[in-house]
Amino acid sequence: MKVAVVGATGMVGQVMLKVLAERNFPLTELIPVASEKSVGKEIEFNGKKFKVVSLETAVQRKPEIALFSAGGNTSLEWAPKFAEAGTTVIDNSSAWRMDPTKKLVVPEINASSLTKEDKIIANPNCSTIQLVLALKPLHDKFKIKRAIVSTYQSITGTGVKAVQQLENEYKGEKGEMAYPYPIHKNAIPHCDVFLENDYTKEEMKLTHETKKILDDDAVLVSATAVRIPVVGGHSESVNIEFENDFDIAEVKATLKDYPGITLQDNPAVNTYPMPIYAEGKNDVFVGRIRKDHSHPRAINMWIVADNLRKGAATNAVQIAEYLITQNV
Ligand code: 11C
Repeated sequence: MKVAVVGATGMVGQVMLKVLAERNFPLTELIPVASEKSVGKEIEFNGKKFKVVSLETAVQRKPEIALFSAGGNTSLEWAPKFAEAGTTVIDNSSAWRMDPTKKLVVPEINASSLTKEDKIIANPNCSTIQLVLALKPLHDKFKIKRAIVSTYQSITGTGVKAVQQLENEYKGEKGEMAYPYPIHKNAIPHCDVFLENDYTKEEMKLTHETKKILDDDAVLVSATAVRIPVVGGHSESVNIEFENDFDIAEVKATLKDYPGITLQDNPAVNTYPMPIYAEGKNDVFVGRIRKDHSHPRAINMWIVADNLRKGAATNAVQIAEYLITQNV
């Protein structure tokens, strides 16, 4: 399997390479792709060195799979060119997610919808992936009417410039700002750009992408996305209202049994998910599951995942694994 990683020197691209290596992905040739200034540089993968190439060169080499994480504009321009050359593109940008002709895939939920005709497959937004993975088994069992989500998002979701901003502020040094305000000792209720409805794009991604992945427009999702000075993962406080009656023990058992979810829920010994624990792991961690005492058919819970792993690289690699194992 010849695999191109587009955006190989970026934050998500680097994790994609790590995840491919860790999972012994059946790779015969790696084609690392990056912007012109990185072309010719060498990167190491599984003890071997590979030269970074341009997008033009990568298309000509006709990889079977291309994992894209190089921004929406690159995806819009180049994913169709790779697809034309016979490559299946798994795209981590927001470029194709809401295109009705493209599938938006979280493998545990809807990989079975993929066919050989799907040459551009969209990888959802990081905060959506961890939310929807926990919602799916509950929706199947108790039917979700409405979910209210507040996120506490890692600065790694913004990229290397944000990590640098926090480091500078921590050391008391001046430098380039990724955010309009200091992030050290702060919480900024602003992820991605503001839209005309006064929600941010990140908040509306949580709404629209969740409906598409659950394949149910009736599920209502309302979100507030907040950036906090944390690396290692995004956290989400979620209030879920069900259509049907439920038993809280059954809710916990349902989540525990679902692939990709690890239950961390034992208040008696202070066990609950935290980014410090989720960092570097591929699962979505769920805890603090409890009845909403203010509503007869609602619960509260807390979801944490490494946004660069299950929220991006791991999910993309899992899609690629599905294509190979199921011969799609
Ligand atoms: C964040 N969720 O943490 C974003 C990063 O649409 O894939 C990923 C943006 C996206 O700010």
